[in-house]
Amino acid sequence: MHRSTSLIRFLRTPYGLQTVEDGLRSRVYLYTVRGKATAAAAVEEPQEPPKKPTGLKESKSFAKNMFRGLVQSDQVFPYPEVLNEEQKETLQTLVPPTAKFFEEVNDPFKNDADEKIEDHTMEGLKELGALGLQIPEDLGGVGLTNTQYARLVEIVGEHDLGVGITLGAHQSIGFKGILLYGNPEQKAKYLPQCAMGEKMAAFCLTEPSSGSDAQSVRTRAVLSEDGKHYILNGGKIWISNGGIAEIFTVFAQTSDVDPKTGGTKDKITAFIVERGFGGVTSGPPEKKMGIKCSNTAEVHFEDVKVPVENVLGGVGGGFKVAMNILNNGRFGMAAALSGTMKGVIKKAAEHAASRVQFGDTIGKYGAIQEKLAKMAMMQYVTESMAYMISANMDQGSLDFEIEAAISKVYASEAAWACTDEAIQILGGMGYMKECGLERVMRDIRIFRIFEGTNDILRLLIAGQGLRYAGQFMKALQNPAANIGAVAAFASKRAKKSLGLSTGVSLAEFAHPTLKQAAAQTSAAVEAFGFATEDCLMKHGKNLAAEQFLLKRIADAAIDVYAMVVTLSRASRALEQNSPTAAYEALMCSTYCDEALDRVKIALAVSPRQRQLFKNYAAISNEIISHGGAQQQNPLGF
Ligand code: MYA
Repeated sequence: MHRSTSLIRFLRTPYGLQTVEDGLRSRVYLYTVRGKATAAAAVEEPQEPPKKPTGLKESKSFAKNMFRGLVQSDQVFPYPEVLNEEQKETLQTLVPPTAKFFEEVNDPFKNDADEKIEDHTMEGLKELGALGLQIPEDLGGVGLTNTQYARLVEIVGEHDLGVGITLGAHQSIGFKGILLYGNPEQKAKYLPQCAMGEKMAAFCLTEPSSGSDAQSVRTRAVLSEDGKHYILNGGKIWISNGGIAEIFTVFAQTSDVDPKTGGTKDKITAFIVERGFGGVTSGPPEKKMGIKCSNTAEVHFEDVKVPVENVLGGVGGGFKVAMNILNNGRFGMAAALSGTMKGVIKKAAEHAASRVQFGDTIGKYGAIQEKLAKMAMMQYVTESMAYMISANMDQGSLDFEIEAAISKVYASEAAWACTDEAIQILGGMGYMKECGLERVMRDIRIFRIFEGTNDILRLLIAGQGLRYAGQFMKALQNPAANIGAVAAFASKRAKKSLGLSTGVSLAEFAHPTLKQAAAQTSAAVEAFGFATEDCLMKHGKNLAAEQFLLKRIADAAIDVYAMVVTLSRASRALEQNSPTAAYEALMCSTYCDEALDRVKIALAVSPRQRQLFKNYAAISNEIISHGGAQQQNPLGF
């Protein structure tokens, strides 16, 4: 009690978070000068159970809470199993024909060469119901859960990502807004047309001057004088399915009365727009590096009369609609790319087992074994993330945006690395068109760019996580209301300064075989929590400008989450005596062992590193101002 009140005195100064840190440092200093024994005793003194800071909403998201150095286990342990018997049965009837269709009907080489999905393939996909997988059955769809959808998407990703994008742009983002935000009339009107692919859908957010900065769209919708329509004008670019869609989810600025000032304020509103409204035109198909058979085109809106009934998610609510559509679809990318990696690994493994060089099959050599092992671990992590997140969503979580962004970043980079290494293993053969890997390499390059570039998503991961943790830190400035939290915080910082563990432990959730992986994951969570706390205290509101730092926080977050999902999944495999349990445990242990080192490196922001950040900025400024590399050729001319 005495400790808490004296700490409160420190906190009741007008200097904000920095003062929290200073106050704690003073306390810690006091403990340390009295000697280690006193210090340890002091921090282990029984405390009131930490109380939730008042007025703050605790999230169930593991990823969000790791930004506070806390383990929120609900969503991640045990590894969720969400399919009931009926759902499993449905899926079991859908998987074989889908796989057969992609093996026997779809021709990815032809689709790629023609830059178009063959007509009979498209018709076959419609017949299979592949265009309305998540539309409820009473509206003509297959009514799949996210987890069931993930399993089918994995098959698509294994065979043809160009087809995957056509299907995904339609249902993962094209009509997803109607599914998530549509009122009953909107759902009844549009979803049956989408379900069988009678009409294709597209998501229209990006514009020439609005890419990553999604709030800066210029397309505008103005309410008509009679209040019955919005008149829509503007242009969108790089729209997947833009040339073939009939139904568009369009994001446009609308003027709304600002309740604070009484004046008007621009806000984004989402609209359902039909090509049939008139004034909607598309450009020719874009020539792309990969996913060539999917259609990408500009879409223009000229004085399009959109009925007011077609506002989606409320006037001014469009930015959140857009973000949540994207959040909702990102696990699908992880699922698709998990399938892609499976296919790629299969090719690499077959080659490693049969190609003889220097008297032995190349798979016997360490140089190849390391590649294959890393590819397998990346695929395992990606798959574990995809199904963890789909399960969380199926369990009703609405708080998964960080996890979803992590899965997209991880999957797209893992798939790239995995395919690159597969080509390396196959050598010259891998480079040949007929092998199919060069197409996959071209196809997956875009996954690091679209649906939020990985750079922007790293800022989103770090930003949303720190925003969440920051609220709780800020609450410490009102210690009288949050006395339990203040005491817990002080104790944690004191323990840290003494090199003691704050008690983060995942041991109770992990299988005993994975004791070491659990300890490593706990250490990673703890180190991560301290680093984010330090960041918040040091940079406070200016954190948004610290992109070098935020990138590293995001890198660490991705690895910590990857450790947790593999730990959870491998523990379940051991628990259930799965036939692959030992293999999964081996991959989990290996992954966690490597990841902890990466996390520590990402989080160690030393003065040397800070100097490096400055160097990066200086070098980059030089090349930008000189329009490229600046130094002279070594020959001098
Ligand atoms: S579509 C184009 C994709 N475009 C993008 O993804 C744009 C990327 N930019 C952004 O996402 C935003 O502009 C960012 C925020 C994130 C940069 N969830 O001040 P803020 C809230 C929930 O940070 P900004 C394509 O590529 C935030 O808390 N909320 O905003 C298709 C705050 O709320 P409040 C969020 O700095 C390709 C408010 O918003 C989120 O302006 C085809 C403002 O935040 C979030 N995520 O920018 C793909 N973010 O005010 C085909 C922010 O309450 C599909 N907020 O505090 C393929 C599918 C796979 C295959 C399937 C096979 C079948």
